[in-house]
Amino acid sequence: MQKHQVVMTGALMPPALERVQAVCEVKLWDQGGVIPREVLFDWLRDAVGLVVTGKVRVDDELLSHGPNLKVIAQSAVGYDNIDIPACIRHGIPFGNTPGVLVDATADLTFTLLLSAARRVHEGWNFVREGHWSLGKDLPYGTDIRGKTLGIVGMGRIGAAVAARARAFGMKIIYYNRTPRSDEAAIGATYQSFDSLLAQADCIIVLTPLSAATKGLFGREQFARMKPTAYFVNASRGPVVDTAALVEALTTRKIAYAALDVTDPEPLPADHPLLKLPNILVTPHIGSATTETRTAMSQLTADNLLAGLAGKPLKACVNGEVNYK
Ligand code: 8YV
Repeated sequence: MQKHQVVMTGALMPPALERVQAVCEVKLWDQGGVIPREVLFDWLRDAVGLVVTGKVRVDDELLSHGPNLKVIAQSAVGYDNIDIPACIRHGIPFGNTPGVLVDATADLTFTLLLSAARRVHEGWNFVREGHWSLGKDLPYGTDIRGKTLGIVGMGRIGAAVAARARAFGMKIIYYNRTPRSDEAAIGATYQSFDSLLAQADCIIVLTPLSAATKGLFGREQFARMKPTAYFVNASRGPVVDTAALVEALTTRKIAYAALDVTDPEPLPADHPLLKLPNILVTPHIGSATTETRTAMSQLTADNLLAGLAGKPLKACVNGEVNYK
């Protein structure tokens, strides 16, 4: 039997990769970094499936280079890099990986808040650089118990972060496009965006990136926050105006930021954000555990193989597409 021609912009985890390779001829970009666009265009000529693992922009131009594509499967829940209307125009179902990364991402997000509040990485540097042995003192951190946490973007990951925050004795407020009907179960109270900014001691951003949320946090929003506020972003870098954040941290409009996502990504080592004393940055590792990446890979393979078989994808963003 002839194998399906599939392009992968980065490797899936072994069990899923093997499942795909058993029935597909895979062209895999395994040289690190983002696959150059010309290479991708060339590879797509004969491809019926595309697996996206990293920062690849899927738009009309790319789709026109893959005239035989029957399915696109991405190993991520966010899909701001995918032009969904273009996929619909080209009749291509697009699948993502919701659900399986909720706990890993919520864990990392809450870890960022705790690490920032308790000065974990400053403590580590302090010990390593010998200040402890010289009898110096590390400045105090902040308790989170009893503090108000504002979650912006209360989806599945937001609700999982709220569960963790409840266990740590925080009061939780949230802002969403639409208030949730299960507030009591989540243990969080809806607030307007401005009211959340003014009330929260800690703000966690989990909203997807879209035209509506790009630059949602700018100069004006940081000015509305408490000067003692902790700001955590675990969604997408461009939801925050980076220059405004640098200014807010420099002028102490807010106390501290902890970011798993930045704009740009990756963050250059000499970026102004990295020169600040009141910041912690991790390299977009919200879902980066072996177990979670394996589950994401399996769901991506499920989506790909369903699409190749002309069946509905397990997790489909554009279910309304007319299958080819
Ligand atoms: C991905 C993420 O690992 O799922 C998402 O939206 O941000 C991460 O879990 C990342 O996008 C790389 O694919």
